[in-house]
Amino acid sequence: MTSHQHLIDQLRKICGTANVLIDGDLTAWELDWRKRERGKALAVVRPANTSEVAAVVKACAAAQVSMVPQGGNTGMVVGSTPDASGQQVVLSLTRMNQIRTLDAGNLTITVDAGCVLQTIQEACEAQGFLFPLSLASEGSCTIGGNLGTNAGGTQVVRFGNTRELCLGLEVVTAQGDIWSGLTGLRKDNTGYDLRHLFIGSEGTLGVITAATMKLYPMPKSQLTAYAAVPSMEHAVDLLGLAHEHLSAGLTGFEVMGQFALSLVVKHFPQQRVPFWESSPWCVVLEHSDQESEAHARECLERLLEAAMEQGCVSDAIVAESVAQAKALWHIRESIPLAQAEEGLNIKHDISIGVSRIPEFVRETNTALLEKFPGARLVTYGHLGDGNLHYNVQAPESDDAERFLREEEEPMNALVFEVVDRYQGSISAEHGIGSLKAHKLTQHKSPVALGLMKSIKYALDPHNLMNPGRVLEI
Ligand code: FAD
Ligand code: 2HG
Ligand code: ZN
Repeated sequence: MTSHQHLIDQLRKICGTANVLIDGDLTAWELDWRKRERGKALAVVRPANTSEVAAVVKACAAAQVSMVPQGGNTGMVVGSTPDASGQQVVLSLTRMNQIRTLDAGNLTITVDAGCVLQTIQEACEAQGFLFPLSLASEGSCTIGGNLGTNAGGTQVVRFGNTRELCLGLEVVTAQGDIWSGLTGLRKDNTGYDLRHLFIGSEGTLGVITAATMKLYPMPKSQLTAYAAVPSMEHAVDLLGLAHEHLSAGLTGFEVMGQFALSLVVKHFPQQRVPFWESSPWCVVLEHSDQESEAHARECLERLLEAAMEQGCVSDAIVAESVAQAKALWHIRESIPLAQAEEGLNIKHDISIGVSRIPEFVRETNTALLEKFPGARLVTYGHLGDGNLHYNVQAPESDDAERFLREEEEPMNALVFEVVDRYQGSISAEHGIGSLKAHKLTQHKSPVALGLMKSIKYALDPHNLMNPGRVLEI
């Protein structure tokens, strides 16, 4: 008998015994994607609909048991797994996976929070629409998790973060009430915009159960180019040229450092990775065009010609087929997986004004390698958004666990000190979770933290929604 037997019985009544998991192998829900922390759940509860979520939240709140909302559990900052106490309920949304409606006239889709991102993309595509949110984890992350983290991904340069794509939410509050805001309106200035409080709140204010998201017409043509660039300065110059030549047609712009690409070559030898041996940086960029394939190709070729003339690009290829374009994107998307294969690592998901990125990289590389000789820099990311994954792998001869235990804090401190001086962000897209909650305390102003805590106390006065995540309370 657990000390919460009454609660477990109630949860079984609400969701059915098969959907309240308390023993057996719960690794999929208790261990985070990066294998940084293993928690222990009181129970994993899998409601089937919004009413069940509301009843679960009410029952947990009455028992003063805290809840951890979870989608695909692909988060990078230990935000969706329980702590080690064995006293938290994991509220998994993955059974809530229905597409509710697609309104072609309004260019919106309304979906359950547990829908896998790729399922939504495919459902839209089947009806001739584009849902532009795109991340390498799209085969398993859910729209609820994307909203919970305000995920970025590879199309932000044109379409914005998940927040910009959301027109409405349905939420179960920390008290177990249902707020239904699935209006799909593009204009609505009736008081505070509650949707924006819940987006990016990482499950600390309530449970997102459904969302209305924006759609776009499918482009007539999508072309991918892959270019070798001699330096980060040149990569930023290329980005400027791409904006100039492609305008709103620029839908992706990613940079990849040589060592990051070497990890793809090492761990996924079946992939053909162009230019990685000869160039310190490579860029993959995407051009979407509403006119025609021929027009798209002409624009892209003109851009690459101008870039070569200016010396920003030393070599380039334009994909000739959809399969080739996919293969080029696959190289970029394989970097986090290759890094995981290489072993535990330190991640810095930072953003800086794009124009200052080259200076940031030069300064931080020098300081970091001086203090941590042999550290291997895995630098890549969404250059179009000024967002770098400035990651670090332990020196080859070192034990990665020791490296993380002893060097992560001083290394974070070094990198984030430079980020602060450049007025950047210490978490551009992955969020705070529990891994970076102490960092938020150090790097946000007391006024900003005070306002955040006021919101948290107002919406979740008993600190039952994902406690210890985002804010140190
Ligand atoms: P989870 O990991 O389950 O949860 C994440 C957070 O959201 C937790 O705090 C959780 O409590 C909360 N949450 C989950 N569901 C709900 C809900 N219904 N209501 C309220 N809160 C909820 N991220 C990017 O931003 N850009 C990238 O390019 C990117 N690429 C990735 C590539 C790989 C290979 C991997 C493994 C991850 C990547 N991520 C990226 C990180 C991750 O996929 C995103 O953060 C994603 O949005 C998480 O979705 P999820 O469903 O897995 O959420
Ligand atoms: C990406 O852009 C993801 O590939 C993951 O945000 C980044 O693993 C990382 O650091
Ligand atoms: Zn990213």
